[in-house]
Amino acid sequence: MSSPGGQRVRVPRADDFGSRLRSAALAVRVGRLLGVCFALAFVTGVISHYAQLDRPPLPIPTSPAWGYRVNQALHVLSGTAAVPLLLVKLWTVYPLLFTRGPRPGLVPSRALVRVVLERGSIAVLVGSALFQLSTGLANVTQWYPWSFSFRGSHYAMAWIAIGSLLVHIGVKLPLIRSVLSRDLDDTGADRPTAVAPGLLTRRGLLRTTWLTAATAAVVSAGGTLSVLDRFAVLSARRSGGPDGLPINRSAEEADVVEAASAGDWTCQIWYGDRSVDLRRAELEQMTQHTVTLPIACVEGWSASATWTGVRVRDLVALTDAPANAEVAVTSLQRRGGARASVLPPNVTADDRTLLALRLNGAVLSLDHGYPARVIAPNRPGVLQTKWVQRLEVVR
Ligand SMILES: Nc1nc2c(c(=O)[nH]1)N[C@H]1C(S)=C(S)[C@@H](COP(=O)(O)O)O[C@H]1N2
Ligand SMILES: [Mo]
Repeated sequence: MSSPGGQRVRVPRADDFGSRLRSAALAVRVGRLLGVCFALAFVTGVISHYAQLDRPPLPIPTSPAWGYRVNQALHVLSGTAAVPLLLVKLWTVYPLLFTRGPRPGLVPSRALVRVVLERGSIAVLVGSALFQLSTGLANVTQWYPWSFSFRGSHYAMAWIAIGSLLVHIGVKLPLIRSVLSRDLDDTGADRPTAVAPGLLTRRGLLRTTWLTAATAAVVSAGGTLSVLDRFAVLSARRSGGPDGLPINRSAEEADVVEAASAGDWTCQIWYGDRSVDLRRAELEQMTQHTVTLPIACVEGWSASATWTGVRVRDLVALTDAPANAEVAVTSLQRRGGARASVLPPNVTADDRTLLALRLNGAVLSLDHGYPARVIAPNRPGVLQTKWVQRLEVVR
């Protein structure tokens, strides 16, 4: 290769990277915590995906009411903490990208298979990990610079990431064992040319890494714990929404201002060909119930609030439908992913599942779903449909 200046530019060799910090001793130790973060993000991510199914094969219990809130906070926290860990880990192993593999034919084929597995799984792992962390972070900040479905692709890629991680750990297990049985400063497993002192000591780099990961965790926990709220610099929705609760999508963004403020709004309840129409004033005359339940957005922010309104099962009962019915909820919103949801039978039957008319004592604001919205226990925020138009018993 030639550079514009006419000098020869050559591909670097592993030997060019002489810092003692670029060592297996660090890669394994950082990798261990990274692995924990990935495992946690994977498990909570699968749970979150399942919680968003319209018809989960096994119903998700409605208690504890804060279950999804904790799940999602852990998901975003482990993913955010993984970002600095992954960057440090990639930096420590970067020189290995330039090591030459064995040439086919010159080595026994088992060794070749091993190299292909090792390098292949690393390529897939690095690619999928970068994809997961960047799309996840973008989603937390509500920035969608892509046209594919976030949920579908993030979910599919999670399996690829976790699969290649397992292969990677399997291939590296002998190295991991040997490194962890030695002292951090032991050079026995180092590349022979990696002898130059780095800017930091190995211990110093490890401490800095843990501190950075902890900072990332605090920043993301700020989206859930109000005491850490002011650190939630990544979260797109912080405190300060109307009625002391953040707003996800405003009435204007959802293009429902006109329909939601129309005086002749009614909530329609359907069961087969039977239907009941109720104005807001009529809903207010029914027995009101007050519950304290969180909104827990899939993007990781959450906040608890006190909701007052009519039990969904009381509304369903007006049509003589059974109390444990599956209910499809439709909103006034015409476009957008979160405009409809389905209440599974156990959610409809729960005493705390309300068609809420008030929030923290005041009439719901337009942005929080006036004239009426759904609030139910242990549910992803995206299913807490605002600006409800119709409840339909589907079965
Ligand atoms: N009709 C409708 N309902 C909706 C949404 C929406 O975009 N449209 N967003 C959902 C999402 S993603 C969340 S997290 C909650 C947020 O409720 P809040 O804005 O009142 O805090 O509302 C849910 N209900
Ligand atoms: Mo959300």
